[in-house]
Amino acid sequence: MELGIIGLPNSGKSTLFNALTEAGISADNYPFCTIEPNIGVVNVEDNRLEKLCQEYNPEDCTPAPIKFVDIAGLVEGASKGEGLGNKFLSHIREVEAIIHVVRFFEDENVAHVSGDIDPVQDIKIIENELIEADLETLRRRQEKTEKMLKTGEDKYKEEMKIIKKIEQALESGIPVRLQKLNDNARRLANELFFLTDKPVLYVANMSEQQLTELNNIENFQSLKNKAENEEAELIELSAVFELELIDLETDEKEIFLNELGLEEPGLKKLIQAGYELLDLITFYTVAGGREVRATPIPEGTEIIKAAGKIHSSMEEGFIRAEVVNFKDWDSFDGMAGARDAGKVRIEGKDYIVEDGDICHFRFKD
Ligand SMILES: Nc1nc2c(ncn2[C@@H]2O[C@H](COP(=O)(O)OP(=O)(O)OP(=O)(O)O)[C@@H](O)[C@H]2O)c(=O)[nH]1
Ligand SMILES: [Mg+2]
Repeated sequence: MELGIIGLPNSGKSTLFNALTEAGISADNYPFCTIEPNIGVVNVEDNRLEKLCQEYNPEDCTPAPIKFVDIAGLVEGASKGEGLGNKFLSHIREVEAIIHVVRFFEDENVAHVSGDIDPVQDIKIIENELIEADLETLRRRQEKTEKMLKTGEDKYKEEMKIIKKIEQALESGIPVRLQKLNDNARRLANELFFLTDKPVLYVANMSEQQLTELNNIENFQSLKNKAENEEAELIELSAVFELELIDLETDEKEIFLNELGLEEPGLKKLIQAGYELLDLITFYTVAGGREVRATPIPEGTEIIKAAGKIHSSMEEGFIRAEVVNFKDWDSFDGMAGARDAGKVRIEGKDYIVEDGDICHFRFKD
């Protein structure tokens, strides 16, 4: 489950990635310094997990991991193979959701590919490339569907209509994720893995100064409107500042944050928003005094599959599970209280796991 960090060259993607993963990969001042995607794993903070770990005091308290992929800068013409075009696009295809970094900071020493800083326009450049790539995908499908039309089957006629509709919308600049699709169109879109169908959140990469004067930055207000129209999250932060914060002691951190009028690091918000963007839920497992673990799964996952996320033998030998939701565990003061209140259930393999379930699997080894 990966989030891809995309944006124009020199928008600060690798700086943000470094801050996120504390990895020491290069963030040099020249376009295309990131060529292979860099993948970093980040732990998601979780109050419920913290409470469980306080109670059970395990050797390991393991948070849900999400992966961030630092993708090289995309330029105009990428869909035609400009820059490192196709390679970037294929990296974007592999991620589940997109963090779109857009540059607000001004620095004459750091080149801006299109000259001026115009965030909404900068986003458009990239979006257009993704749209072009999707149109290409659609054309390839259309060729196939055209051949199948000869069979005379209605479903191909219907599919042709859907293709035309998506094509028209894309051509007028509407990403697939913002198109209204009926069930059949949605099915086709899922099958084709459109790049513009992936959920997006925007990161405005600003100077510290800019962060303190958001209301006066016209460009920021335009981006805010765009994000609101798309119902997309917008997070403003300074990637350089976030990177600097990492090495500071807690009290120093607070002083720095206070100076900018911030309550918490932007990264914290970003990681949380990223987790939400992936549309995952979390379940918990408690393994004696050894480990309490938070595990992310897609909504609608059967418990036998969830068990497989912990260990394949738990899926293969699955017998049943004891399940209590964190809410009940919490309000009845732990396992014993929840059990007395009849909140601990025995569930079979088809049970659909809910967010916050604490699961204890019984399985044959
Ligand atoms: N002044 C200033 N410089 C920044 C900021 N964020 C990033 N930079 C600098 O901009 C340059 C490019 O940053 P990167 O993070 O490598 O940019 P990128 O988006 O990964 O670039 P590509 O991988 O080439 O697409 C580096 O020299 C960074 O230090 C910022 O908020 N302010
Ligand atoms: Mg980079």
